[in-house]
Amino acid sequence: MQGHVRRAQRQFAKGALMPATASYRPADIRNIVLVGHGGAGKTTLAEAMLHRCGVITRMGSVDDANTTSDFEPEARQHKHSTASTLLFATHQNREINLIDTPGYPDFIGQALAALPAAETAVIVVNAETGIEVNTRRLYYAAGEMGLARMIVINKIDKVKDPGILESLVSTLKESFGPELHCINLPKDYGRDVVDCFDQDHGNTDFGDVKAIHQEMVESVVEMDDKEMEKYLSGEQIPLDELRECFIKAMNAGHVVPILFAAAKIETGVDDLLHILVEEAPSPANGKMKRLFKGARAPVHAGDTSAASLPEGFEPVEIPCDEAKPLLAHVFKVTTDPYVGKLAMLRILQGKMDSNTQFISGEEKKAHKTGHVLKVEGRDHPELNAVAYAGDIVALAKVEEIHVDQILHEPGTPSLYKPLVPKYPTPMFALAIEPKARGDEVKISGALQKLSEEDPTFRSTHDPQTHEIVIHGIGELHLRVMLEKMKNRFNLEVTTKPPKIAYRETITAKAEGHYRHKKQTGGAGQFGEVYLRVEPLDRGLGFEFVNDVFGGSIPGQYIPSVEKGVHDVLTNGAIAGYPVQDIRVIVTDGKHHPVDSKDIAFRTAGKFALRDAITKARPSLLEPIVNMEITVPERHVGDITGDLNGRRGRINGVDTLPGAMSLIRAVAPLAEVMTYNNQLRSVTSGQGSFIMEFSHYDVVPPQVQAKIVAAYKPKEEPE
Ligand SMILES: Nc1nc2c(ncn2[C@@H]2O[C@H](COP(=O)(O)OP(=O)(O)OP(=O)(O)O)[C@@H](O)[C@H]2O)c(=O)[nH]1
Ligand SMILES: [Mg+2]
Repeated sequence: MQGHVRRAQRQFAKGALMPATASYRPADIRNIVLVGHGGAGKTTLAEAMLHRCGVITRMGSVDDANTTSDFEPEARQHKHSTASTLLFATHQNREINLIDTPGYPDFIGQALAALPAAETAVIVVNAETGIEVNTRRLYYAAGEMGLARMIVINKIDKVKDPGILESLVSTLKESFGPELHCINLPKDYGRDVVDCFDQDHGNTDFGDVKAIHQEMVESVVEMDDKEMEKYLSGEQIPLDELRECFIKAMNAGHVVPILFAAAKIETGVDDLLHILVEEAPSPANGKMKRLFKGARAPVHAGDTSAASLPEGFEPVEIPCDEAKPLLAHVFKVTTDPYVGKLAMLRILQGKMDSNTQFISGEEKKAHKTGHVLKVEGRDHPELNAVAYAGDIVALAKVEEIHVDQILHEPGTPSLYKPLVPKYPTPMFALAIEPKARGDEVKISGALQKLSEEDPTFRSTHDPQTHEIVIHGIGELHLRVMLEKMKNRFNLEVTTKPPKIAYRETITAKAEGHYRHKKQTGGAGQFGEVYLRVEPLDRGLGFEFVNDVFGGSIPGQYIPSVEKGVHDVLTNGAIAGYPVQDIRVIVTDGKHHPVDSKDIAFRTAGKFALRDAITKARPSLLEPIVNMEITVPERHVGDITGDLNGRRGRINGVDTLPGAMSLIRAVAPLAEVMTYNNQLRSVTSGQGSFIMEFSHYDVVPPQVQAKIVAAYKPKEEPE
């Protein structure tokens, strides 16, 4: 219990935090990520856990905007989490590293990005609302990343009828499978819980402890023949052996325990902490983390089967061995106005202290850690001790460290890239403009920092309109990112309605020609290009073929022609959008011994291609999105009718437990850009949806005609 006292003292000395001095070995660390839908109570649960562990002397609340984890100004203002936050505590002499993540679908990137750091995902379900979009999504994403999973049904104090909790358990089992087993049960109407793992008796609000204990033991012993034999011969299985088996079963996804809690009144929190330290995997006995040898970029979960991995990529399991050379995964970076860039690492192998030298990713230069930090919400106490494999720590002021790099020791090659979750493609875009003149450079710097913090946030520069465009998951996501830009960097922007990222393509073969000839005073410019264009299959992009014979265009000018071609590919030929799925074959041309220049052939290449494209039955492509919409059954007709009116196509309707339906549809992004509002009005706020980029498809002719008519090219042919 010494650990508790120490942490409490740290808290009392707020402002001048005492360093964390204890090291924990791999077997004594638990890395837990809290995930689930928005408002399920993750932040409150994290706060309750910190309180029970003695880290804080009083529990803060989300509504009073004073929790340890929702410390960022945006989270406080919105009264829900807007980024993942790191916390740590000790319980029964084990260290618990907790990552609290935001649950609203707009912030899914933050929640997903935290998964690689942990062994166990605790999926928090709101007892009142049951399974929601992000419950399902993060349950599967955690499984795909190989994490052990646990479900906590929270807010049981708000459910007066125990029958509702009992039916939620059935719904969860129906939805996620028979691997789900209760490991405790509620008692005294949400004021207490009864453990069903360590014991097989007790009074509960529903369910029989003995039967549930028995059911769980039976499914756990299936993991081990020896234990199975013992069990079948009627022998009592000692608790520690049962625990070992249980952890194996959790690692294999064979068992997913369900627990009950009411975080706000701290019901079930001690039991959860006990289960985490006793029955959840540590980095030492959890599933080994995988890295990819030979990969040039992080590998996304789901793309890891031997067949889909590019040749030469080799998955390698990294044992959590503190004696081996250092390997650490940078899973998150933030920019703090006071400490600068903060990189959060999961040490996979080896150890580090303040003198450790490391190289980040493929950089050449070695750095010294200087200070190894732990992270407790906004605070970063220094760890004046060795951090061992399995731990989660942070390094400050290291501009060279980037997200998803693997840190390694100097002298060891940079072989590895991490396994990361599959992130949705950001489909919501806004054009932004600085409020103050001259802020452009600062804004692009700030946007770059913010993009590194969030895998689903990007900014691009539209070459046609010279606008900065930001891309994210939804309106709320982008609003919060702009708030961050204001709060942290004091930069304000105005926004314009989102632009759709149309593409141009061709549907027929055609030929094009342009002769560029300019005589201004002295030396002139001359270049002439003949070329051909052919459509390529959707998604194949671009191919450039030099089919010039006999030096009609000398070899040295071919790259200039190609540059001209690229000018059109970027800026479009008919409506100002990038051109794709096209083969350009340069066939002939003419040059002049004196007047031919790079710029002349670039111009000729550009206008020859424009000429060809306009003759090749050009067509506009628009982004199509996959949608999954969850609504109460009674709204299915309204939703499908509305989508049909928006050029959408319904692919199927599944019945979900709890009188809910899941509608799978595809629709043009242009029609569902603000689906949030549409869904809210049709279902009075009871529906939720996710939307992901699927593919590009041809825009109907009447829509294309409007877009082309609205396009005013900036430069006219010379
Ligand atoms: N009655 C009751 N209220 C709770 C409980 N847990 C959380 N709440 C309340 O539910 C609301 C949402 O709680 P949060 O802890 O912010 O939920 P969250 O899962 O962190 O939400 P996001 O950050 O948006 O994902 C707050 O008003 C909490 O006070 C609980 O066990 N019982
Ligand atoms: Mg939260």
